[in-house]
Amino acid sequence: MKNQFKDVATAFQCEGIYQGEAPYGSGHINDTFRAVCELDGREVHYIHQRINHNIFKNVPGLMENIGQVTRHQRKKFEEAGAGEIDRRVLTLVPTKNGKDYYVDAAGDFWRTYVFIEDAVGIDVVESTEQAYEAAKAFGEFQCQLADLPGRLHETIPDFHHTRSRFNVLKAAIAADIHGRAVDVKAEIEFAMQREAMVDVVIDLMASREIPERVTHNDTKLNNVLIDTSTGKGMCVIDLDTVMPGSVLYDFGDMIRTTTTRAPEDERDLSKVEMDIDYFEALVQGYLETASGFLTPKERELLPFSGRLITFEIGLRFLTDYLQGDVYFKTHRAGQNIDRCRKQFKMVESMERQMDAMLRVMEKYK
Ligand code: ADP
Ligand code: GN1
Ligand code: MG
Repeated sequence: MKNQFKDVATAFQCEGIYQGEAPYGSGHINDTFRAVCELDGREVHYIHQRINHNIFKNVPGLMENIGQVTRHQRKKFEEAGAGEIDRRVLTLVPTKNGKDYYVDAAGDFWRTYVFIEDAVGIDVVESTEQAYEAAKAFGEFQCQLADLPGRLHETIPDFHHTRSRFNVLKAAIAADIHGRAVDVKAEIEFAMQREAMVDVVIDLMASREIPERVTHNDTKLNNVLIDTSTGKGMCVIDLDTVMPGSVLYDFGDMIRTTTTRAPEDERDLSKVEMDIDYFEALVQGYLETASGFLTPKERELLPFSGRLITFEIGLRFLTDYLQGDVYFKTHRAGQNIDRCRKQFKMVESMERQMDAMLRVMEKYK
């Protein structure tokens, strides 16, 4: 691995001499490493990522998206006269052949970013300020991409097609290849009882009552880097799923991940509740950057989006558990079913607090 990694690291136009690398971050999909290079006696850092090409079938298309998106963001920051632009948008490092990605001897795809110093992805929200900052950053990201020309590649077709996700779960239950369905009867029932929810947004998009926009589609809290000294939201990362979608997918995933102090796989469900103060901080931050383009219908459905996307991700964790943990990285047995249970508890908590969420929305009319 050591020498192989050196081949990867030195395929890119990094500054300085490559010293070594270590796994970095806590993403569920790609393999991420932070590499150290030495340049004139100081350290320069890079992020190298092995892109999961079992999941992303068209890596060249995906990288084309990321190139286009990051150039567009950079232009927007420049036009706005923003400071510290290199810390606010991802910078791809080209290979020595001038490409945005490298294919190694095993056929794996790699890309490299300039490492953004003094900023971190937070796995579990610590304060309402973080919720506010994250939502503001994701709203600004959507705003910047509103006039992106052309249509991006769909890097995962039907990614937020909740009906498809539901149908895949049903097929996994019917197949039950690991005999696990018997252990998760309550979760299956919870899912089946909520089938009606899965069509709401896709139907509104099909009838164009909700517009298609360029959205991030994976707006969990740790996909925005927070400045370690100021606490400000600095840079939206993890651009693999930036593609046509609905703002409701993005706001929904912010609610899922940023309104509870419990980790994604929390087993003590008594600790799992949607916290209305965090929800309010999200609404405040998001509307600061997104209110200019949201339609009344999108605005109306912001609270519902949390329930929908949390349910959808819960369906996906349940499906993966039944299929033998083949999609999301797991670090212990049962982690996917714990993740599912936590999501479903959040759905219930949001169902109970829907009136309170609507009252928050009234305040920001
Ligand atoms: P995944 O798709 O597996 O979630 P990410 O692209 O989100 O991968 O990267 C994983 C982690 O690596 C992030 O949560 C973040 O902590 C870190 N990271 C990614 N890109 C950068 C960067 N350019 N600078 C600093 N940290 C980064
Ligand atoms: C994955 O890559 P990462 O860890 O940021 C997943 C998301 C899920 C999330 C659940 C491409 O996101 O859709 O919401 O895990 N990404 C992909 O934590 O499937
Ligand atoms: Mg990520």
